Amino acid sequence: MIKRESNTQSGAFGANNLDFWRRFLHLRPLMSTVGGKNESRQAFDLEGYLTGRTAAVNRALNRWLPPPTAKPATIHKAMRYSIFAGGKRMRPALCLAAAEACGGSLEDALPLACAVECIHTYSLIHDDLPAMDDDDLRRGKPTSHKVFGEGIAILAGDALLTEAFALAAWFREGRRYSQREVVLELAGAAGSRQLIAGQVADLEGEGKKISARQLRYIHERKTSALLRCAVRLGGMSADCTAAQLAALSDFGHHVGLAFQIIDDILDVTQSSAQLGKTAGKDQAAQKATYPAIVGLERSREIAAQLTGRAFAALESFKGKAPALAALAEYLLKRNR
Ligand code: GRG
Repeated sequence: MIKRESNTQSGAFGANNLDFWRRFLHLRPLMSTVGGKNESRQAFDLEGYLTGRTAAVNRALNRWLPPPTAKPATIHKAMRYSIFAGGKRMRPALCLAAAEACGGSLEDALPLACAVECIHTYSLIHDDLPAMDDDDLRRGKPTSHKVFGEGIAILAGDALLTEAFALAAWFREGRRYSQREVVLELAGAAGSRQLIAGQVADLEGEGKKISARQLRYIHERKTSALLRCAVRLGGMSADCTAAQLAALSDFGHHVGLAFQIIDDILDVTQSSAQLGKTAGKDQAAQKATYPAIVGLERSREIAAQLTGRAFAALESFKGKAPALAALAEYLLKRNR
């Protein structure tokens, strides 16, 4: 069951996200430097868009996740601690923007946008565990295991992963996509051939010299698969055509790769305070990254090229995907 009473205690939830967007977008008005046909990006109010969509996602998560008072309270508090810790909500925003590009509704896309965010947050909780990246800071706060202990942190991740599939069960079938296809989409992206495969390759690559090709394999799975899944699910919620789904897949794939390269760049160029997570971890763990293999400047060029490919994938939407274009541009220029 995901329809639950709303929790009146969480008035402050999500405030971090909104403050972040306001700060970022006031400092850096959207400018079009990549990808050509960009009038719609210049005109698009990304700040307003993200403020509204982030608030909608936070309200939905607050309503659909078990309340913090539900027994056993510890696990529900831990789930909520991480999910409302102030993440950027990029995956749900991409999911909702994809739905809109295909003429869908917020209402139909929201359960899937929330499902992807639950999977993403679970992966961060587990990634931070001592057995994985062993990190103390996430989303500007102490990591789950630091606050709740390792056992509860593992279970909070497990519970969020499970909740994602309960949310996916709310998918309203249209003419083209069944619930089964939606569940398989989510399971495919989160499973041992994609998200977990990327994490395995990442763990096994630590301290080893790996090629750019192997690094791309990791990025495609660890990061790009879930972003691609987010936009595909948005399209599916809108009963998109096969051609639209293919364009969204292409877009999500390239945006996802660019996202991880920028993440690697930020790891070496920004502070922990700015990122809300420990900076410099990749180098300390001797992880292969694009900056380590090809240098910072070339990494920036590759991220810009990938973003250009993402813009190209949107051309078939003929200007009807301004939010997706603005998000791709933001993801390239972000500093957090
Ligand atoms: C199954 C035990 C077990 C662990 C799985 C799959 C996994 C652990 C970890 C995923 C690997 C991972 C953390 C990939 C990084 C993707 C990435 C760049 C995350 C940061 O995303 P942002 O910047 O974060 O969107 P916010 O906090 O803003 O949501």
